[in-house]
Amino acid sequence: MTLNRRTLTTAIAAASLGALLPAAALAQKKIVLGFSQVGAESEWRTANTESIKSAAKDAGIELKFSDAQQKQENQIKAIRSFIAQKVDVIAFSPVVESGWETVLREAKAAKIPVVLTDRSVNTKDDTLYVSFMGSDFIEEGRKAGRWLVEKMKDQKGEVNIVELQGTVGSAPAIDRKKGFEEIIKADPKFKIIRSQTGDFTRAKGKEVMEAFLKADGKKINVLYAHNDDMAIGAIQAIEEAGMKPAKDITIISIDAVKGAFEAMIAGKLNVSVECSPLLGPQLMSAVKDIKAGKTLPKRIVTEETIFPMEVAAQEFPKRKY
Ligand code: GZL
Repeated sequence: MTLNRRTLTTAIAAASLGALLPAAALAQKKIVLGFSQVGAESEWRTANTESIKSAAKDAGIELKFSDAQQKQENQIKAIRSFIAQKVDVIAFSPVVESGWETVLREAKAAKIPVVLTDRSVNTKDDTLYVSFMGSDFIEEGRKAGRWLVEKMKDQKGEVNIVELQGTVGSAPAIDRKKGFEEIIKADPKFKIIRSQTGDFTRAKGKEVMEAFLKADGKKINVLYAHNDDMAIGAIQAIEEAGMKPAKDITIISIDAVKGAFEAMIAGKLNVSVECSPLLGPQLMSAVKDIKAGKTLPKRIVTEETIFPMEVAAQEFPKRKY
């Protein structure tokens, strides 16, 4: 059968259009990111969620967002749902360090790259995730410890510390404790006389501080809180016990959220170590790099500082979270 010129031209045009279409269609196809968030337990988390949502919008990335209400099983369910939906990339902030290998192997088998943000996981197989971006929590604990050692350098007697830990088993709780103790162990006058989780929330922080005050009241010289929300809850408990926060009890905290600056300006919190939640833009650029076939560093560390109450008023207007 011979093709006449017209049929041949039409056939070539159709073929080239067809060849072009998938490319054109692909160019329009949005990257789809599945993100499993810890919950909404603190001011830090709210700012982190806002950063991720607004950065996805700015980057033109379709975001499937799930809030796990601080439950690991909800995060695992969400990751499985992202796999079933065949998203392009999965990212999450693991509520605790352990128990992720099975679901991460499922993502790997489905050839869906995973990015860890904010908190990391305990795994021997680091091929289960492409990159971990977030703060160095051990260094945050060291910064808190160094500030206290400096503050108490002329203190002769014992310095009794109570500690409000973050969520049990979470990377920030484990590492902030580790870093703080690494620094204060150099001087035996520093004693952690009570340590308990306040689960990173204001309510639990207040409740546990009430118990500390009931047990040790006037003996307490310092409160070390793993985040500002628990410190703010504890400040309420200290005031209700008729004591002066930041004066009768020195208070050290971490995150440097707005609530912490307000407490420092009010003279109720001595210092907050910065832990930036603004990971959204970095995450979206990593997602685009992954889709473009680029390699990412295994570890991306967020640069941070420390804010004593003396600088709070001048720094507050510049804060972005
Ligand atoms: C730290 C983050 C912690 C914050 C808390 O990166 O995981 O979780 O310090 C938050 O405020 O709840």
